[in-house]
Amino acid sequence: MIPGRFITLEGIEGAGKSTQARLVAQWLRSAGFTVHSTREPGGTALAERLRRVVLERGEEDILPVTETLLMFAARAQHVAHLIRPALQRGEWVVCDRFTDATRAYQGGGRGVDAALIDSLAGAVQAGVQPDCTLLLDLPAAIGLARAHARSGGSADRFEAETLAFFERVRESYLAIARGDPRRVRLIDASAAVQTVQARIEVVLGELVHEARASR
Ligand code: Z5A
Repeated sequence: MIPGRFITLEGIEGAGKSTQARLVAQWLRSAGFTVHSTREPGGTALAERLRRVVLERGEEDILPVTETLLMFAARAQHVAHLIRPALQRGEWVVCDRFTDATRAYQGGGRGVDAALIDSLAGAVQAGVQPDCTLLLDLPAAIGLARAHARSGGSADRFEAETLAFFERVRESYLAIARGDPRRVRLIDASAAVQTVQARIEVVLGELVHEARASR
């Protein structure tokens, strides 16, 4: 059996992760793999409820540390009930965002202590790590323009953030990629959908080749 792989997609608002995550899953299925398409925060019934809590614009301010804990609460459910069991069965998991998003948004964007994030990640993931992360990178202004065109003014808590916030998030993502270039593959996401897709398929080809060789 070819061992399953855990692939995550990351990037700022409007980078096109969801579009490319669908294409990645399609590509892998047509290559014959069993694939779970999932997302964070979310992926289980409780985690999807927590997603609504962190995205909605309520009257009470959510503290950065609270936001971090909610992300990891959702992640704990997701890892235990979906991601780990699928990987143990030798299946592939394609996940729209994972812990790099916490490092970039709560760490880089909101200033939450990196040591706290590391410690929560260790406890919640207990050894589950992405094999490959596709970081879709583009200038924050382009990403925000795409996202605003799509949402048409009904912004969630994150979409309502400033350009400076998303620039900090982008810088954090780029720092993560510099620190772990084997896992994190930087993809220029400012091009057309099909061009970005072709760039990603090169990486997927390498990953499948490596998975088959490791049988
Ligand atoms: N968050 C966090 O803070 N901490 C965490 O630990 C986690 C998450 C896990 C929800 O995530 C929020 O949670 C997120 C960070 C935070 N908020 N923000 N920002 P989400 O991933 O669901 O939210 P999102 O970033 O808004 O994702 P999205 O809706 O999937 O947007 P996207 O990744 O950019 O995907 P898209 O829908 O494919 O593309 C957006 C639009 O651009 C859409 O109209 C597309 O048709 C268009 N698009 C896509 N690709 C292209 C190209 N190549 N050219 C032109 N237009 C394009």
